[in-house]
Parts: sequence; structure tokens; C-alpha cells
Amino acid sequence: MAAPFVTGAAALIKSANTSYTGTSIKKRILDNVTTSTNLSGFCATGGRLNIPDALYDMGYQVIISNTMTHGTVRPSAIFTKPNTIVYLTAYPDAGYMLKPGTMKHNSNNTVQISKWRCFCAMPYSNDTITAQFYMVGDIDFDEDITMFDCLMALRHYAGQITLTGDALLAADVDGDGDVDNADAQYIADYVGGMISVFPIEL
Ligand SMILES: [Ca+2]
Ligand SMILES: [Ca+2]
Repeated sequence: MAAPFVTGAAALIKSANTSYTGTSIKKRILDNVTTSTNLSGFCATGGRLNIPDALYDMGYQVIISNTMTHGTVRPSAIFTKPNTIVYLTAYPDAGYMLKPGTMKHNSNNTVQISKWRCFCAMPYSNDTITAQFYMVGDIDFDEDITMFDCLMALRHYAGQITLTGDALLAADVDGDGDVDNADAQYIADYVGGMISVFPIEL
């Protein structure tokens, strides 16, 4: 099943630089794997495919202004070649998630957002990438996760309060689209040290 992924990576690299030959595309892929001790000796590179790194540093990049907090974007540089599609990935800091729909760049080029973290854009020089993150489970936005956050989830579930917007997003710690007693239980478990990450982050 690895073959179609590598084939797709080769096509992306070719689209980013049509002068690349088969040999140079292969080298780009093999030189940019993420190595793992688990793969050592099992494949030629001892690593797995890393598309962002393979696309990085192909001669068209410029450092972008990264205005994000609680997360980073990779690659940290983007292609300036017009009409080149690049794929950027936001990596939230531990405990944080990217707010859907908030990863943008400052030009009016096409932006496609797929799921949580990835988007592709057609960037130009001096683009600024912005994104907003939220702390999972921090319903009252005090940058801490306490039993008060658990209580807010319970009260929402009981119909005593109505969480909306970012609070609703932060409260759904299992990512099932609802805020209910299961979310409250996860928050209580987190506060009590029974779990160290919420299901939505896994
Ligand atoms: Ca809180
Ligand atoms: Ca939930």
C-alpha cells in the first residue's frame, strides 16, 4: 500500500518543479524520510515518507512570517513559484488543536482546507500564514484545565448553560461533535491525572 503514497509524492514534487527527472525526484524522496529505529534494516532508507520535507528546499522557497501561537507550520518556507500548489501542515503544540477554518494566508489565492491540519495554497512571496489554535478542554479560556471546565461541560449537558463557538469547540474533548457527560468525564480524568491527552488529540 505504500506504492500509491510514494507515487503521489513523486507527482507533487514533479508539479512543484517540472524540470525534475525521475532520478532527482527519487533522490528528493529518499533524502527526506523521517527515520525510525523501528524501520532500521527493513527498508533502504530506514525511514518513512515525509512529503512536507520532500517538498521543502526545492529552490523556490522564501521564509514566511509565522504569526501562529501555540503551534507551528511546516515546511517553514513556501514556494514562490507562481501557481505552484504547496502543502502546509500545522502542528499544534501539545494540548492544543487548530481551529477549523482558521489557517489562512494573506493573499487571495485558493486555499483548501482538508480536515484539521492540512491545507494547500498557491502562494506568492511574502505570504503570511496565520492560524488560530485552542486549548482542548479549556472551556473558560483561562489557559488551564480545571474541574471548573468539567463543571461547565456538565452544566451544558444538563441544559443549565449553553456553550457556543470556541467554548463548544474546546469542550468536545473526544471530538464526536457533541458535548456531553463523556467529555466531562474525560476532563475530570485529565484533572485527576488519569489521562494526559484527550481523545481528539490522538
Ligand atoms: Ca479552564
Ligand atoms: Ca464529545
